[in-house]
Amino acid sequence: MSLVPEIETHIPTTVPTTNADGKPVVYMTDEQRWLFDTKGWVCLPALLSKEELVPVRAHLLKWLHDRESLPVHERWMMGGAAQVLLDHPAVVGVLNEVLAHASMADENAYGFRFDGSFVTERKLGSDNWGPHGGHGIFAFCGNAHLYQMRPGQIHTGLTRVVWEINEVAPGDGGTLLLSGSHKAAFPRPKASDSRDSSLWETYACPPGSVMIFTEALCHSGTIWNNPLRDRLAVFNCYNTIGVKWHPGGPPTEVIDAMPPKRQTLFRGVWTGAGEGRGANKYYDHANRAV
Ligand SMILES: O=C(O)CCC(=O)C(=O)O
Repeated sequence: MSLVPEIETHIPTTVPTTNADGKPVVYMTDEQRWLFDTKGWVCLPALLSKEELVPVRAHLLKWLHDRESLPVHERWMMGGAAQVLLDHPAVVGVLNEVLAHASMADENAYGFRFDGSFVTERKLGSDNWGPHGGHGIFAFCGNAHLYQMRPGQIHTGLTRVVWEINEVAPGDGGTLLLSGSHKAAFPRPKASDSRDSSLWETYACPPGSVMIFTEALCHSGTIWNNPLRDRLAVFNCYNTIGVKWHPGGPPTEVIDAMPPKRQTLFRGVWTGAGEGRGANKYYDHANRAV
């Protein structure tokens, strides 16, 4: 018997079953699902092999250091070879479950939307300390940094998918997470003003891993400590169909070069409930988020 109540307000999303490259969507294990709900984040290790990462890394470095050399239809951080990060089958599995709006999803359209992105190349000693967020369970919709749940189902609002392109070893300086703070009823303890407090959790992972967290959770960047390799990481953000937090989106030429299902990540910010073009299940130039 399903734990989800019969009174329908938000049914779980079961489509699309494949990503834009035709690869079957991969869902979290029960353990990953439990961890994600309880802590507010989960790490999925080694989703891309070293070989698969070669063109992705090359694209990101060009974007960071020699942008003009990219053809116009690839000139965006998640364009060209990096676009596979946007809807990797395991990322779609998580987002189908924690973010998608079921009535706006079908085999040709994702039930969630791309919201914003940045890429960082963090060198030895570079710092991004600045705890923010938390208590998202008490937030209303306009805040977007919200977290909702009922037995057997969660909704994470604005959701961050961090791709670690290089290995992150213990002590290197991956994102710091105040586990459970998305549901916290009390202010975060004073001890968490120190990044060395054991209240902060983090992760270690091989190259090509993702760490996904709800932006309802208190989190922070920190110092990168590894002298042998930079932290090369992509911070993609997703939202539900009718909500957008970050301004802007990729150039039209970049979206035009993507397969149609991936293009639906960039559709306009509305939902609708009608037939055909009355429901926001399609992308075209007139229905593009800006
Ligand atoms: O720099 C980091 O590791 C975390 C970035 C961050 O704070 C965010 O994604 O909101």
